[in-house]
Amino acid sequence: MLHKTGVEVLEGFLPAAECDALLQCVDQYRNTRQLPVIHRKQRGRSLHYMVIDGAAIEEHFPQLSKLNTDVNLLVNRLNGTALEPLGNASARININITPPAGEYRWHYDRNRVTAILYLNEVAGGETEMFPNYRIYLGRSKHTHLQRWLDSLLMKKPVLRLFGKKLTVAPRKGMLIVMQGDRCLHSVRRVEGAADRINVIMTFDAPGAVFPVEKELDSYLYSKKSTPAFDPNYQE
Ligand SMILES: O=C(O)CCC(=O)C(=O)O
Ligand SMILES: [Fe+2]
Repeated sequence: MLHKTGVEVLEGFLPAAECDALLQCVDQYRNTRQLPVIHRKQRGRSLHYMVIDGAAIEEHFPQLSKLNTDVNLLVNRLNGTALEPLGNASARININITPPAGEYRWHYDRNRVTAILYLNEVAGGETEMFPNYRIYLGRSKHTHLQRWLDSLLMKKPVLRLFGKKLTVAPRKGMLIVMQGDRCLHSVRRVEGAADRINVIMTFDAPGAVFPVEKELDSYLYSKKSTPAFDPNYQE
């Protein structure tokens, strides 16, 4: 059960041929437009990637809607309760494209469960996770105290003492299902010359709302200057 493990790894969830077909569609999509590179530098691991957000996916990748439904069913089975894709169309499904030397900062997701489907294999670019590693205030998650606890748990000595790191190298067709809001995670730097490409699907209880949403979306999806605080310290 997901509650116990915090993270489940399913090898070969999507057949290689289907991954390749999706990669081809991503290539085609990129042929006609330049995706902005989002680069928020910070000490340690930065946010440095490109993203096709849910609104664009709805329009240009209709085939992902069935995949999303299939993953939703699996997520519900693993989670033991019925969750739904996020109401926020931009955030519910993303294609993350991490270029060579790109990476993704340490964070918690805003939502209960996140599924990561790797479409290809690259050198580096491992997802690093600390499952069930959070002092989670639940109803008081939108507070300074929560943010303080999160930053405390991110300190190296605390991590070394209490964290149990799980490192997963991208494998074509592999699916990770994690408790996104309880698992500290990030992506290591991509080595070599190829982009790392995966699909991120987010789930939560029906009707879940997220107060930090506006700031977070502009932080993750747009090139506008970063809001004064860091909304990626989610809930
Ligand atoms: O690409 C990954 O492995 C993780 C990305 C991630 O954590 C996110 O998009 O929230
Ligand atoms: Fe994440």
